[in-house]
Amino acid sequence: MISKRIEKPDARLSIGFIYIAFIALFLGGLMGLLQTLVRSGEFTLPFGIGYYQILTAHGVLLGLVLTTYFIIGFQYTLMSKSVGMSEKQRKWAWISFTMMVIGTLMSGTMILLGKANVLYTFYAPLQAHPIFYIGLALFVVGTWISCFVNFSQLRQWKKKYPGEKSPLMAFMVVINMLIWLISTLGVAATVVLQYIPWSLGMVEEIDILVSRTLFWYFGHPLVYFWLLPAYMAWYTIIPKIIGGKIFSDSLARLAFILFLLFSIPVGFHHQLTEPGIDPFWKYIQVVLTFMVTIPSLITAFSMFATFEMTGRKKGYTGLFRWLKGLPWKDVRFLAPFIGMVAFIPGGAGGLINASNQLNGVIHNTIWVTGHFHLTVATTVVLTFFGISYWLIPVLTGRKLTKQINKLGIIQTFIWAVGMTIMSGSMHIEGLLGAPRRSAFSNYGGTQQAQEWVGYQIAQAIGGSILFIGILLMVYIFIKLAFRTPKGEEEFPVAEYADPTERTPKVFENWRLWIGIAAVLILIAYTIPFIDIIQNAPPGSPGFKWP
Ligand code: HAS
Ligand code: CU
Repeated sequence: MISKRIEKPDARLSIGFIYIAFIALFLGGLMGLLQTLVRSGEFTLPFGIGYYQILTAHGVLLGLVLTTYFIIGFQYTLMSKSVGMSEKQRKWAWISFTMMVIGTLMSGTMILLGKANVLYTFYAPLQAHPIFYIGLALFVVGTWISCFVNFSQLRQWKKKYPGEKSPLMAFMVVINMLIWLISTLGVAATVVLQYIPWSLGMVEEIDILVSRTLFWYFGHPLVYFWLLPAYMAWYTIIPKIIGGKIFSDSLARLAFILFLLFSIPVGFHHQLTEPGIDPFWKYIQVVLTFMVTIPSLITAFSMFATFEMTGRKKGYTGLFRWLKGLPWKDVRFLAPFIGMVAFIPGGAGGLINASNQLNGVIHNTIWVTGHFHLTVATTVVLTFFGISYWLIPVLTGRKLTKQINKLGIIQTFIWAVGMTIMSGSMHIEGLLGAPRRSAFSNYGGTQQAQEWVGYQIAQAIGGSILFIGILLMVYIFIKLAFRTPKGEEEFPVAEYADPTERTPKVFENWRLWIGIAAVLILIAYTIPFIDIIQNAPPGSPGFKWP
């Protein structure tokens, strides 16, 4: 049922998304380098460029543009591969792409002009130019079209093969797009109902707590929207690359369903220090946060199982000797594997963040920045790089050469070293109380700030190493997209270890899962949200960075 290759028009669509992702990688990476240099205290930005301007560009380009474009492009290939795409669907996918690009250009231009120095979370009362918010809204609506295209792709397949289990890849894509659709309703609501009228001057004041709550209703599921495509590759592609099989179809689907249920009603774990939210509801959402770690633990278990089964099948025995059976010299495996390893401390850090008392220690410190550079910037991004080594050749009809494979391995090591230095020193500096989201300051030469400087220099060193990694990755991308020899590269799709495995039918009962997800969201948010609105303090006028 799985077609051998990606049709040309489908390939063109996906590569369109991926081009933008890599442009964002280059520009966003450059901004990141500049930030670590400024924060080292040894460098001042030229031409009157502001620190918060480049910080916003960095967060938006890498956290929103790189991720979303790569994910949607990658997911389209998974859908084409597993369930196919019709003419009409492709047309809508291009409309989605176009709207996203127009939105991105609008918001991006405002950031470059220094008219939207509001960081990627655009917290009120910081105010941006209305075009920034309108671009954002257009971008989000553009992504919604892609959601519906993916849904209709699976529906069409189901009609053709009634009663059959949907392909795992398509199942996973649909779950991720459901998470995205449900969660972006929150960010769309705050942007359209609050930020746009406020920035246009139609209303004087904004309710800050409402805007933040709606933002985090979206902001947490956003991190799983980043993570799940990496998990798609771990479950369905990595086993093939290592010469193994998928450990369990049911367990993979169960993990994804749990993400649909638990990734949304947990936004308060970003607002634990917010005084306007009743502690009882924070407690409920923290319990749900710990629930959402379970599918990641299931994933860790499945990965170990796949690795061990594969190693043993190749004849390696012992408690850990089977690790030798893994293809360490294949960058398509190595890069995602290092990503997985990073998620062990990254996930552990998440559990610390979610614990109320410990959150009081780390909140608003640069520890949090360290946390998300392990999770999204290592686990997710290294997996996306790992995918790129085979996906880009598949889409452009070229080969992954030995030379590029070797460069890729070097790239992976550079990333691992740079990130260990940068993220490690961010974690420690955060524990020493250093704030996040702040330009360099010696805080009047206070004793405590003196302790931070060494770590900031370490971050600049780590950041510079990472920038070399980015340059190398962009070079590899250009080679794979335009230069390596023509040929047919493999699209690796794994088979099941047990083809007779019976996946429970209830896993495809979409009404049931969407229904439970909705009930959990209503339980977690209704009463506290009414509370927030009824007891709202006076709203705030806007503030702008000069
Ligand atoms: Fe987080 C803040 C809690 C996961 C991203 N997080 C952030 C922010 C970002 C982010 C961007 O509760 C900052 C937002 C901002 O700007 O303010 N996070 C968690 C928890 C998890 C978690 C409980 N985060 C992620 C992921 C992200 C991400 C994933 C991006 C992709 N996070 C928080 C909290 C805050 C927060 C608070 C707010 C902090 C504050 O006060 O501001 C969990 O999902 C983690 C579960 C993960 C595990 C690990 C499983 C391990 C696996 C690897 C297996 C390895 C193998 C390799 C198989 C339990 C799957 C084999 C290895 C060998 C050695 C052989
Ligand atoms: Cu979160």
